[in-house]
Amino acid sequence: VRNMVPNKLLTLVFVREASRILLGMKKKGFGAGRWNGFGGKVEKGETIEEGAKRELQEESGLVAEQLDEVGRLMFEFEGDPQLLEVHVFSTRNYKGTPTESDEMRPQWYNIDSIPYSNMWPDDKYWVPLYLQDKKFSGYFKFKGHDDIIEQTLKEVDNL
Ligand code: 6OG
Repeated sequence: VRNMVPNKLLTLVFVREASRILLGMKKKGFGAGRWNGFGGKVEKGETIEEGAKRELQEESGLVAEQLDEVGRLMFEFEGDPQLLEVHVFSTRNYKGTPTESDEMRPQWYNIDSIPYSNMWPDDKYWVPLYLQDKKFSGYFKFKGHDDIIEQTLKEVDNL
């Protein structure tokens, strides 16, 4: 039955420097009020990576020279047949200066002080893997937007 609903394809990009990452405060829409990477829906006619670059630029003003895919996450919300398939990317190689957009207010965070309590609740599980340069694959089922009722997470060699 689940297979009858196509997954919704989304991207999520973190800009990484040696000791800090760039997060954005989502100002409106899905996940508003939480810090997150930059991203959104993949549009018709673009690859997932192109979608990731476009959303990063639209939301942060930064142009990624290279994106590395670091993880894949599936999200399910109780009562909603739609599965979200989020492709997580990282860039250390970009141009521009972080600039606030309609959607996001960018801010650098030291990797030792990631604001997990003001992020999606799944992030505290997989962001540490990302920060250790591990690739990962995960599934999280939510009840509402605050409670995880099922989850799996593993490190993978290839995505
Ligand atoms: P728009 O609908 O604004 O894109 N996203 C999530 N990110 C995290 N860390 N945890 C979740 O747990 C998420 N669900 C969605 C994907 C939504 C943006 O939010 C991300 C997109 O970057 C449920 O276009």
